[in-house]
Amino acid sequence: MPFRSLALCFALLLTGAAPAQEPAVHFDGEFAKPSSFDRAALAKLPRTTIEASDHGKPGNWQGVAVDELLKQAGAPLGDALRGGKLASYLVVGAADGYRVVFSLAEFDAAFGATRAILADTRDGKPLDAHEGPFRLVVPDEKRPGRWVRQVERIELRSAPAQHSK
Ligand SMILES: Nc1nc2c(c(=O)[nH]1)N[C@H]1C(S)=C(S)[C@@H](COP(=O)(O)O)O[C@H]1N2
Ligand SMILES: [Mo]
Repeated sequence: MPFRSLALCFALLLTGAAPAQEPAVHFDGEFAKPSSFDRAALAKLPRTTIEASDHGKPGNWQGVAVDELLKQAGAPLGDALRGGKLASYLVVGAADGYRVVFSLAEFDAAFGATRAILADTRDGKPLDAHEGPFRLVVPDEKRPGRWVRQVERIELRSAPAQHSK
């Protein structure tokens, strides 16, 4: 190990500091390619801008469309979203433990086609610590209950089988 790396290791051991971890949103569960997206990863993907108000205050939100992220993580969308896959749902979880559910089909262009982005920017500025760094923006809903702040994790699950009679 080169001396400088060794010295860094000792410094970390002495201070008890862990190498800084970039905040990221983790896509896990039944994705074909479980993935994490930090600010840099989101910057490289196609960006979507949405005009939407919260608390009556207009905002210009920018981020990556949720269906784009789902495709990146290998969710069964498009032709793959049929039959039993229509029992798939997403749990969006936040740093404060808040959770909401969407069906996978809500985001698919051939089903709900819900407009939603994982926003990292509002009016050209990174989201503050209360909202961000990542927030779901779902502009066409009548209430903002699913505009999850401080998103940390998006899990893909399949609803359990129902009991037959
Ligand atoms: N992480 C997190 N996101 C959340 C909530 C929450 O409690 N925690 N509340 C939701 C509800 S019920 C509403 S109405 C909006 C409120 O948005 P605001 O906190 O920007 O006012 O955030 C939604 N997102
Ligand atoms: Mo709410």
